[in-house]
Amino acid sequence: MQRERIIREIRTRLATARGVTVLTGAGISADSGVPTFRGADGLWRNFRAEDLATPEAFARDPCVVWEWYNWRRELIATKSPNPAHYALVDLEKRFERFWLITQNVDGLHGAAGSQKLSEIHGNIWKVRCTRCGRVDENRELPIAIPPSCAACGGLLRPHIVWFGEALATEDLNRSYEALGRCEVLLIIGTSGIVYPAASFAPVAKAAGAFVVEINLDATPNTQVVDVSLQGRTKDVVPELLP
Ligand code: BJW
Ligand code: ZN
Repeated sequence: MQRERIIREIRTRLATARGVTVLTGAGISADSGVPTFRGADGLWRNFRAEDLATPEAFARDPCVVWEWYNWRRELIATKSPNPAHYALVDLEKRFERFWLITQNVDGLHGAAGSQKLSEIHGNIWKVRCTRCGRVDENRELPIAIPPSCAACGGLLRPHIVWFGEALATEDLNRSYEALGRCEVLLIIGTSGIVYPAASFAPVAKAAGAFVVEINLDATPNTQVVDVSLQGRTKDVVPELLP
């Protein structure tokens, strides 16, 4: 289908939908200058995931892991939401049922004003105590290493879901409910490689949703979705909302 026809089709679907769900990944924040994970300039080109983003890595050397998070927090602190983040805030207001599922930990959807939001991989601006489980917002730059819990003195860790860790049950339940009840699912800027989010497209499709992918490149989701739009999120997402 021609690009103009695809955009018309998506606009028509959005105009008649009562429920819309959106899944975002690092590509939406790439247009704000936040590095993605995979690809030519991705974080995993210079850092090994298993050395930094696993519970085993943190158990081995929490200070090394915290230094990496301090570097990322300092970088993300200089970034702001872009037109794609703001377009999703606008979208949230238009539908009876709307849910935004993001894999991003940068907090930019919240900063833009999104409220109906699950941050399924956590948030880089939150810390969790490894002893008592308390979760707090923490925006210190840099965070004192190793950071300790104000309540019990235990070691704090980033409130982020690392490889091999389970996602929060509440986030998963809300996500599956939103995927099962939407007429349109937009999948924006994710490589579609990391589970369970990698399985969200087929879940929504099986429940009857019209599934749209927006990405610079083809991904494993491209085979599953109804239509695929190649381009930068900051240009394409606002285009869908006349
Ligand atoms: C643009 C653009 C622009 C760029 N415009 N587009 C089933 C099968 C196989 C493996 C597994 C499985 N189930 C679980 C696993 C293991 C694992 C997994 O999926 N591994 C795969 C790599 C194979 N999953 C897990 O471990 C998950 N846990 C789990 O399933 O637990 C089960 C369990 C149950 C009970 C008990 C215990 C366990 C947890 C996954 C957590 C992922 N965490 C990370 C890390 C964080 C570190 C941090 O951020 O601090 O989250 S990994 C990393 O990848 C990060 C991201 O959220 C995630 C997804 O990446 P994303 O967003 O897709 O980014 P990229 O870089 O990959 O892609 C960017 C895309 O944007 C590209 O396509 C570009 O083209 C595009 N793009 N610029 C438009 N301007
Ligand atoms: Zn504690």
